[in-house]
Amino acid sequence: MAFFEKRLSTGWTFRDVDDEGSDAWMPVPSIPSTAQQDLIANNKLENPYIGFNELKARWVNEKSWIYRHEFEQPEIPADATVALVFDGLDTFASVTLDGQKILESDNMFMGYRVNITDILIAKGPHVLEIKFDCAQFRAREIRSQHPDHKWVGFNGDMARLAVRKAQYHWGWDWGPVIMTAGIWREVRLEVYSARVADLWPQITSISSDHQKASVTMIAKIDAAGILESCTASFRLTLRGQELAHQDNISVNATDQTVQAEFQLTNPELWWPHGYGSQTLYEVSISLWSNGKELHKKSKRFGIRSAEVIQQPDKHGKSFFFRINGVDIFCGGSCWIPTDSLLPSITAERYRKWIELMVAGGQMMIRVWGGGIYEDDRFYEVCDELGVLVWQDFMFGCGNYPVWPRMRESIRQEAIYNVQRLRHHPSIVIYVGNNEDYQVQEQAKLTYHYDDKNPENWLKTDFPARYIYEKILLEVVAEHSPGTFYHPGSPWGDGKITSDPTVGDMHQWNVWHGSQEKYQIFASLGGRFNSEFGMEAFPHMSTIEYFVENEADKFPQSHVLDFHNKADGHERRLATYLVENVRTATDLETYIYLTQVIQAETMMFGYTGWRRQWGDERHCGGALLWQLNDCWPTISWSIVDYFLRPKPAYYTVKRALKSVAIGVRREHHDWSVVHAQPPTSSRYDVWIASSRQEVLRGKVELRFISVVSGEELRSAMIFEDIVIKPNGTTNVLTNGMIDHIAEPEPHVLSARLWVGGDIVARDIDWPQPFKYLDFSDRGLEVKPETRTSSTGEKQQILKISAQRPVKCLVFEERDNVRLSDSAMDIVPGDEQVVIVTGLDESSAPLKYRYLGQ
Ligand code: BMA
Repeated sequence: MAFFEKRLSTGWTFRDVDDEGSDAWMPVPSIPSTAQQDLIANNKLENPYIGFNELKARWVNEKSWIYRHEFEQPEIPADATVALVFDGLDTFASVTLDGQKILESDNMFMGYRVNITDILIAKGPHVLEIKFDCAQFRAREIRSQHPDHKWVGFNGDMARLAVRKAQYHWGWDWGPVIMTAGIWREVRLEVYSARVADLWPQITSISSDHQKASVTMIAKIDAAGILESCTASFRLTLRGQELAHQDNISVNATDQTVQAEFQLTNPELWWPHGYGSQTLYEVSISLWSNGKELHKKSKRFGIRSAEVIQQPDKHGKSFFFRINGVDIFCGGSCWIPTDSLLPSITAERYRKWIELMVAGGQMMIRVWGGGIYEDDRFYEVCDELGVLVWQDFMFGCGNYPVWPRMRESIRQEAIYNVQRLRHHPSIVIYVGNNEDYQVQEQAKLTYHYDDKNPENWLKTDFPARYIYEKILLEVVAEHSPGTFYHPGSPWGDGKITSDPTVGDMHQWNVWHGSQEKYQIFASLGGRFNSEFGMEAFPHMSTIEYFVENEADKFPQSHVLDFHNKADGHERRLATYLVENVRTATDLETYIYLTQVIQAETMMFGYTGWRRQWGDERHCGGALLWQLNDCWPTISWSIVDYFLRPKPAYYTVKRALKSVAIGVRREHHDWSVVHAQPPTSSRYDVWIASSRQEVLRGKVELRFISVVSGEELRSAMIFEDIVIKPNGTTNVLTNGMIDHIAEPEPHVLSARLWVGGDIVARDIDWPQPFKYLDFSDRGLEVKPETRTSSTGEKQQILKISAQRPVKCLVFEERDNVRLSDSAMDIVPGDEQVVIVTGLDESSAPLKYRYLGQ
């Protein structure tokens, strides 16, 4: 018979396990879901994202739930198998069918398949019940059974380490404690006599000139009694056109696989955006028996090579990505699950996030280890739009236990997910965990790098080394050979995780740690900065969503503090504000000021590290903490829960432009010299290019008084600069500002022309901003309407100023896109912002700038 499947997405009811009353069962709108979403739908729970409602939702975390579904007998031909397939159960699930236990599961990250043929011999209707035990209690119970383990780490209740459930559900320093339970991914009924269980287009080789590739299509077949009669045919297509096919291949009875090899000459390569096209080939397999097609499956994949280059150099040992032979500076972001209620994330929302990254010039996204192995749709969009994925395994900020059952569960989880993800060209690295080696260091757990005997690791108080340096390494080597594996983030050859000479690094000495001035961020980086961040308030409309009372709309209100889960956030926000800007008490200004600080922090980090790329790949990439939020909150995100960009999104975008200019004076630490001004400052001007060809450009550097807007000395012009491809070109090093001769505070304004067009700007400011007089800037924003080449109505904002303007930020509106924002404006340099999606009748966008 031909393969048949039916999603069991409707017709479910659920109840609290303890509530046995006759009216306890409530309808479930649709599966996948969580108990929280279903309670909200039944008016039993208020939206936990508003006000203090998170607290009112805590009782849900302490409950167990039963989900129930009745289905009619499907048509079952004589030789057929019937299976129930669960793509994800959150988390301690015990499943019965007609009262018989068919599955017991305790790992949210796994999919399960249960053969129910024998049970379905009895006539229907059949009753499927899934009981979800309270994960919070179960975690504590397991923890208490293992008193010898050292339950240490950061964020959330450490009992979480005992359970294979998204770790951020226990609360994080940006997320609420929402312990979901439920059928969080699809469940379906399958009836078949044979099926393709897995299809893997494995790129077995790519020649060094990328002119030839071989792809082996490997399929796993599940055909119980009829395996011998089965044959398979493969079809390889590109944009719907068949390139090749192979028919009539018999299935290997020993391992139940079938495979075919395809040779491609001059393959169209898959590239990250900005470097080439995102070509996706498609392979499909059809499974036949006695002239009938029984099942068909297809997958899209890309042809590309991906390497992490770690070679000794003058800075230590490099750490950067080379895709199709091209070195790529990976500027981008870390990603957390984009909702605490995971099933509420639609495909469209995933797409919007990744589109935003691409529009922001970001190359890489890091799926962080305290969340989930993302939905297929997430990786599909990354493939389509050309965003590289750094994939952590799901371990974060803790000392994980590894008793035998746990080890087995982790191995199965890793195999399941690597097999699910391995065809995605976007995934270029797998990483063992997030910050678990930092926990090992801070808690002084045993780690002797030179001891290479895994059995010994299990006997130490840091047994999780066995997970990162054995289990996961083996799983990646076997199931996705050729994808680079790195034991942890951060990690570098067993050296201390803060070692800047090797591996990747989380640089938290701005904000956390020693709370350095962000102006020196560039000097604090390592070989690849996979985390660093600065908090900022979200957009006002996002705050309005969760702050219900007008009286609470002030910066330090109780509810605003409640929506900021970071330890010591009041002090740290205040520190960076008082050091740099004149602080404010009205909410709108305060929001803006925190956003300016975040934007500046990101600018200092990204521009500096990108410059270092040109110096023997000193810095291979920078992934800011964090792109997104899982609820409306105050966090390090540069785009808030509702996809509203904060100003930092735009400063990062400018720093990552394919050709960017940088101008920076040396840091003068005003606070340690009691605010004495410097007598002189050195400064540098450089160009960063990720283009593959040599460009020629012209640079102009102006010295403009912040007070008067006058040029203090004549501009410097650098003609006919040869811009190095994929690197950094120093235009001027050790320029000198003599503050005695020119005491007026002034900006250094640099512009770069390539082929007659201004392609990049950068402006360096005297620090800190709080000493500057920003009165009367003479700013003009003139709107004009035009129709774009694609027929879209756009508004053009023409912006000019008589005196330097710092961080001009336009209001964000939903479905309105801005080409730029968070800009600095200087006299004599009109700038243009393109606004798309704003209809003519709407009010003009509001804006503000520093000192307004
Ligand atoms: C990092 C992350 C997260 C955390 C963030 C901010 O180290 O890995 O655990 O949310 O810092 O503190």
